[in-house]
Amino acid sequence: MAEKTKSDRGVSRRGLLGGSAKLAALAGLGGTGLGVGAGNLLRPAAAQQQQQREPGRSFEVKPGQLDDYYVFSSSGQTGEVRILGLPSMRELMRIPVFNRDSATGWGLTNESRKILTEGLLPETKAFLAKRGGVYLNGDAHHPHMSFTEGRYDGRYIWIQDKANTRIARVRCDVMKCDKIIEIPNANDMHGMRPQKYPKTGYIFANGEHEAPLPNDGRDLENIEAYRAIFTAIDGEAMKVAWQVIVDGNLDNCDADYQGKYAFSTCYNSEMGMNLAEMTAKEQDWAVVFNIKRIEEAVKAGKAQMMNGVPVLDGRHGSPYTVYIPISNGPHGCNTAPDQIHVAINGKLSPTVSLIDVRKLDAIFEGKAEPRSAIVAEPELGLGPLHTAYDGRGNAFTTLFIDSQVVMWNIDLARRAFAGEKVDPIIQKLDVHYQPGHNHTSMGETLDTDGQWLISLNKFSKDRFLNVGPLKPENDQLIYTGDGKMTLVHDGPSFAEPHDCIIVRADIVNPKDVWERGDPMWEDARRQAEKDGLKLEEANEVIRDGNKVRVYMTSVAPQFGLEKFTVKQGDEVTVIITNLDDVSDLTHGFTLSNYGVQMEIAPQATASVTFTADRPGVHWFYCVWFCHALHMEMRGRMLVEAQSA
Ligand code: CUK
Ligand code: CUA
Repeated sequence: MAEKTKSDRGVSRRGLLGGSAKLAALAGLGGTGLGVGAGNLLRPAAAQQQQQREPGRSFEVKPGQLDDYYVFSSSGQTGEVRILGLPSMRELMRIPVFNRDSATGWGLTNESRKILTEGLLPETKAFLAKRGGVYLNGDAHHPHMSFTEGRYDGRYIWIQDKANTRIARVRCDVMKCDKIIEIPNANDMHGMRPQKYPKTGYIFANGEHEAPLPNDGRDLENIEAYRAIFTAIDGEAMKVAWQVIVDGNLDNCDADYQGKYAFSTCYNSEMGMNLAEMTAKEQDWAVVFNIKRIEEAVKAGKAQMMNGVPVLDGRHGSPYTVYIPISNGPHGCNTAPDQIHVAINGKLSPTVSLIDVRKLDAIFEGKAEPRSAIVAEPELGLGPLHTAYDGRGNAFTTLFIDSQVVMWNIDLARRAFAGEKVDPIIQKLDVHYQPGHNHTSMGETLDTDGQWLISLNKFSKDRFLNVGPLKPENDQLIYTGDGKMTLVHDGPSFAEPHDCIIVRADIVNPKDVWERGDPMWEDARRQAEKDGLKLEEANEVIRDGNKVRVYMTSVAPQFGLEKFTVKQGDEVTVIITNLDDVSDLTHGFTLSNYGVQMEIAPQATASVTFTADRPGVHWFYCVWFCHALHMEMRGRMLVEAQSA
């Protein structure tokens, strides 16, 4: 049961993918050759009984043992956030955000629909009015945690929606989304990173696609007037703080460790509308945003108000931005934990360009050329997309076309750029296949620990049992704690994690049960008060014209009401408060043949509103297997037929 190493699969795959001969020659480098996975699986039974997880490169987490890290992963076009444990790579939870979810009722419950709708622009609300009121899709690429002074602080995760131009926030105390806002003026939020210093602070987000401003149908083919926009959102208030108009299309972004600058990769300097036009020039940019200057200009009233947001013009020649020339089509943008370097990943160029943030002040003061910020530009291989760091001076860059991760040294790259005859490349490791983002443990923080690297691969092809034409992605775990890369685990995942973060377990401390005063169901609490009731005690039906509010509690294995009666055509709101306060004792409420289902976690309240337009007997039942008498946890909704 030998593990396949790069050397016994490299050649044919590379042939298929059309890699260069030069890189094929490198295929012998860095193969694992250690049989790591097999070795762990074959450990004798006695060793299997140890309770302590062995440190080091074993990815095995034995039954009953806990993982060392949380992985917060995006899910791309699925629109949710996923939580995995690392190193086991077990999927622990899914947090619905931009998607609809059957189990939790996300998109059905009043609480989730409020979050999904309250932050939408008025014109979007009008647009969705005929479409069920909420978007049904999202495209979530970049999940990132809140920072305090360059370190994760465990408060929130933010994630963007490229498909419908939104930014969402997840509360890490309950692991639920609590706010979603739509960003005006900009289009298709793509790159997104929180401010690292002094704290988050701002969420920086790139509106990728350019469009007319305002985009109201007047100016369809006046391409000169199309604009792309960079946005800073106040992550606490979940409100847009300011926006900056740029040249080109913004792709990915990151922030520095000083609180002075934010960075975006920027392609299509041509402002082309098709592939040929967009790739005509040899050069694009990295855009640097001067946060202090932007804040001062906004304060001084120099911004134009557009849709209630101050917007500055940050195109070429403005004091707010610097455009650093980069070869055509850069993609990833990653700040190193050395607090100095920012990698701009070449994508169409085999290079990564390293910005030294200490060079930026002089450029903004007009004392140096933009290119003087580039202090290294190693040629790494084909299709560099994203870079991660080990905190020991080394970087890991994904090579999409080569299907490899390349480990290289920042200092050697700088020396080579300065003319020394040194090779910054330390190792190339095959990954399977076509990697996009990669991420190291704690790698975007000052606590980068150099232990683990995840490569999020877009293709899995032959790595798993065939499940039909749609294949999973492959999230591969690589051990880096001994100064080299060793592939230890293949993790299939559903479409399509673009990015993830790896957070030390002690930083994340979610609650076991909800607190009764939680703002999540504030509306239900207020309504109960108006109805003269307390959610914790109410098992009542309140009729208010043709609106009916059904309050009930749940305690395993019973709902507080065994039946309730409404009239055909009534607007019914069912409000359930779970009085169980035992860890893990979640109930569900499913109303048969009404398309209604929701989660009620311990001590939570959840509610759902529907029109009772189907007469007859409709059973409601608990959908989480909560008790030996779970099947008996049910009741009836009796809908009296109204003669027409
Ligand atoms: S992007 Cu997907 S591989 Cu949206 Cu961060 Cu680079
Ligand atoms: Cu309550 Cu099953």
